[in-house]
This record gives sequence, C-alpha cells and structure tokens, in this order.
Amino acid sequence: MENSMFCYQCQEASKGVGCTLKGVCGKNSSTSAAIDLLLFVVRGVSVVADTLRNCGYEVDNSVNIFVTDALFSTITNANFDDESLLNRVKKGFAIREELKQVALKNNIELPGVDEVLWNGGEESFMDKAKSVGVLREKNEDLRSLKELVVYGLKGMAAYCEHAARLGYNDDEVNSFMQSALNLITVNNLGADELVALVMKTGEVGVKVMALLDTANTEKYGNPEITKVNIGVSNKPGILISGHDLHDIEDLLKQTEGTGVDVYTHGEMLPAHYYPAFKKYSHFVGNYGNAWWKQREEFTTFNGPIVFTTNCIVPPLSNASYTERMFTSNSTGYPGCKHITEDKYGHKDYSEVIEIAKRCAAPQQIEEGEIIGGFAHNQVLQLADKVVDAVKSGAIRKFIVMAGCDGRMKSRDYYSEFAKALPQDCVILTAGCAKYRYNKLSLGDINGIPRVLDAGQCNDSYSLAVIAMKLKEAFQLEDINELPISYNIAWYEQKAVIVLLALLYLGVKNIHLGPTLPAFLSPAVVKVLVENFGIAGITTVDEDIKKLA
Ligand code: FSO
Ligand code: SF4
Repeated sequence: MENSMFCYQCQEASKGVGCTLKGVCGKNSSTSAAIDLLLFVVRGVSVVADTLRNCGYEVDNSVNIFVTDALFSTITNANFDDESLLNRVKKGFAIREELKQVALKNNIELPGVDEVLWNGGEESFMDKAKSVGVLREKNEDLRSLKELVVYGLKGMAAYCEHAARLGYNDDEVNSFMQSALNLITVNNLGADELVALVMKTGEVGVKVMALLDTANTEKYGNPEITKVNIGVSNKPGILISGHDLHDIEDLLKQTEGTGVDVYTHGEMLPAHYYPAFKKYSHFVGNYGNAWWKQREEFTTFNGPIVFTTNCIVPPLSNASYTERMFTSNSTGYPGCKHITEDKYGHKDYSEVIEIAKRCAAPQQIEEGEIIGGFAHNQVLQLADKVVDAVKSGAIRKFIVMAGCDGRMKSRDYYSEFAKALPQDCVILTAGCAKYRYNKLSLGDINGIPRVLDAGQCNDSYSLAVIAMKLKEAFQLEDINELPISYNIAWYEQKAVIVLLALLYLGVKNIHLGPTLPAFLSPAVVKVLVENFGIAGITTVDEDIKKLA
C-alpha cells in the first residue's frame, strides 16, 4: 500500500522510523500534506529573500514574520488545522510572488528551482504536496543532515517568535534561517558542507536563546526561587499552556478583579518564577503535569484552556473540554476558537473569561508545592554556596536532565534514574522533562535543592551559562572538565535546537533518549558519536554508573 504521508521529525516517530499513515501525535495525512507544502513555500520565500539580501536589497520584516510563524506551525503538536496551515501556504505564495517582482524589476536572476517557479494554484495543492516532502531527497544521509538543519530551524523559529513578540529582534537570526533554507534548496551541498551548516545552526541557536533570555528577563525580571502551589482555589479558573510569556501577561492583566483565577499547565509553569507575575494574587498555581497528560487533566480542570504554543494533544471525540479549548499564535486545532492579536500584539481574552465565569472551580488532583526558579541569575547569586558544596564534596556531580517529556512508557526511565542518583548528585533541569521527577521530594544538599529547575526548554540556555560560570569559578580550560554529565530527554524540534546549541558550545558525551532520532541516518549517528561522543541511554543501573 502506498504511504499516505511521511514524517520522522519527533521522538515518537512510528516504529522509530517514521509515521506513514497517520501520526502517532494524531496528525492526519491531509495535515501532513499541508505541512509539507507549507515548508515548500517557506523554502521558496527564503530562496528569493536570501538572493535579494545577497544582492544588497532590504527584505521587509513581514517576510521574517511569515517564515518564523510558518516554521513554528509545523513543529510537532503545534497545528492540526488544515485550513489555517493552507491559509499560510497561500499567504506564502503571495509573499514569494511579491519578492519575485522586486527581483524582476532589478534584473536579479533567481535560482530556477521548483520552490521558486511552481505556480499550480489551489486546486493542485494536495497533489503537489506528494512530491515535496522529506523523501524528496533520495540520499538517506543528505536527507538526514538537511532535516537536522530544518528541525533546528523550527526550534529557532519558535524562540525567535517569542522574543519578537516582546520586541526583541535580531536580523542575523532571521537572515540565517532564510539563508540556511536557501542553501539546502538550491545548492547541492555535500555531507561535509551540511555538517558545517548543522554546526552554524547550533551557533545561531545559542544567539536566539540568549536573545529570548534577554527579552524575558528585561521584560519580566530575573526568575527567582519560587514555591509554586499545585493545589487549587474554590474559584473558576483559566488554564494557560505553552511558552509565550507575552500571552500570560495579557491574560493576567485582563483577569484581574474578575473573580477568575489563572493556572499554568506544562511548560508555562516557569511563568511563576518571574517577579512581574508574582504581583497577581489570582495567579494561583500550576495544575497538572506535562503536555501528554492533557486528556485527564483538562477534563478535571473544568475551565477554559488557552494554548499559546505546542504541545496540543488532540482531544478524544467525546472530550468534555473541546469547546473550552482556545488556540493562539502558531497553534491551531479544527473546531477550536483561535485568538488573534490586535495591531499592538495584544489579545482579547474576554470570551475566555466569560466562559470561565460559568464553569465550576477546578477539581483538586494534587496538593502541595514545587520549587523552581533556578535560572542563571539566581544560581549565580548562590554561586559561593554551590562552589563550596562542590569543593567540600557535598555535591559530587551535576546531571543535566533537561528536555521534554512524552507519553512513551520508556520515559519512566527518567523518574527511576532521578530516584537512583546518589545523594550527592544534583539535577539541573529545564523543559517539560522535569515533570518526571520534580514532585519526588529528592531533598537538598546544604539547602540547595537536588532538582534545580531553570525554566522552560529555551532556558536550557541558562544551564549553559551556569556551566560557563562554574568553569570560570573552578578555573578550568574546558567545559567538559566540570563535574557535569548530560542525560537529556528529547521529543520535538525545540529540543533539536537546544542539542545543536550545546554541541556548538563544545559540550561532549551527551546522552540522548529515550531513543535516538529516527531522522539521524546510521552514518550521521556515527559522525555524532565520533565527534561529540553522543550516546543513547541504556538501563538505569548502567547509566548511573557512567553518568553519576
Ligand atoms: Fe515540552 Fe512540548 Fe518545551 Fe517542547 S511542552 S515538548 S521541547 O513543546 O517545548 O519542553
Ligand atoms: Fe509522527 Fe512525530 Fe511526525 Fe507526529 S510529528 S507524524 S508523531 S514523527
């Protein structure tokens, strides 16, 4: 039987190879086709925009906005809505044509690739999608390297968009994304050149994470040690998930004094660590766990849910909460209301608030507190304490366990690994991977908690800053001489840019699990093993011996 789609971009790719009939994530083949076509258009826009830039022409910022939003909407679990994806396709073709006109007027020759030339019209979209997906590159290793770049760019686009929404932009990041897409489309790059492009992607990845860190901290203050309530109040609430701090700011302002409380879910938990949000007494706590527990947790929450980014789990057909689900930004789900922003970038949540008022208060599923807020500024304030603990031997090892959580049973490994770590080891975490061990009561070492949560997956940057500062404090030559090992869990493409950023920073011997990416061909895995010492995970016992 002919495959109706091919996607291997996330950790849950079917059979560790790729999804061919329907995504394990719930993505239909029609959505997969819309995504393939959207990426085709994004490449076309990028080829023309990059060519114009290379000839000295300025490219309007609307092109950057289109490229970042389109890439972001193709990330795993971001957008399941064919209509919204195809609207982006149409918009992309219109932008590409405008850019082509500029080239024509100025006698600039454009590369004669299909991405620039194809003009089939809407009726042939679905047919065209069949030939422009991942498998268009026949060589398995070149495909692997190209996709590694593209997945890194998707993660980069996500972080770039968050920063841009707070008014922080870096032309170099936008130009790089488009130039990388131009290179993989037009030039027949060989493996060595593609490896160099992968590393460059990691370098720009560090830049974009630093930019987002600056944006978040300049806007909302430096995250500080915070105890977050995981119980509930007796008032109705709105649950906000995803990563976008600008959105939660709007929501907190608009819900103030309405009698409706606000709770975070999944990756939004670290919003509680920012000083700017602590002033809201109706910002009650965090409800539930990582993204994949949505079906149970959204049911018991009782109130409306706002998605600012991925990860969306498609609700079951009989789910009680579908009508209370709202998407925004790059996310989308058929039948869910999409909240758009006004010209000043603000969103109007009045409809969400009115629905919340009519809902019951959330059902309590847990009680107590979790602690977090250990981003670089806070940890560096504790630097003397940390350095003393290392020198005295009270802390023998740091284990970076950042990344993503997911629904696979094999991820129980991470809870078991955390539990099995010797008492003199401290976990440094960021991203939704933390939900595997942040409620385990692992205790502290001389007052330093044994799980230090820096924040969201993008705050993995904070962990890199902490490592650099420790390297200075201990006067070491190389970051790899530190007593830090890396046992990272990945799921989607933001984890790919985090990984490439760490490789660029020279971090070696990263253990990556629960499985290695399906998109890495055996030859590419070999390059990563030989040059960076990347390895998979084995058993908890064996890995504790190696890493702790
Ligand atoms: Fe998780 Fe989803 Fe942050 Fe990802 S909620 S999995 S890497 O989107 O973004 O860690
Ligand atoms: Fe499969 Fe992951 Fe692609 Fe979804 S995003 S279709 S689960 S590989």
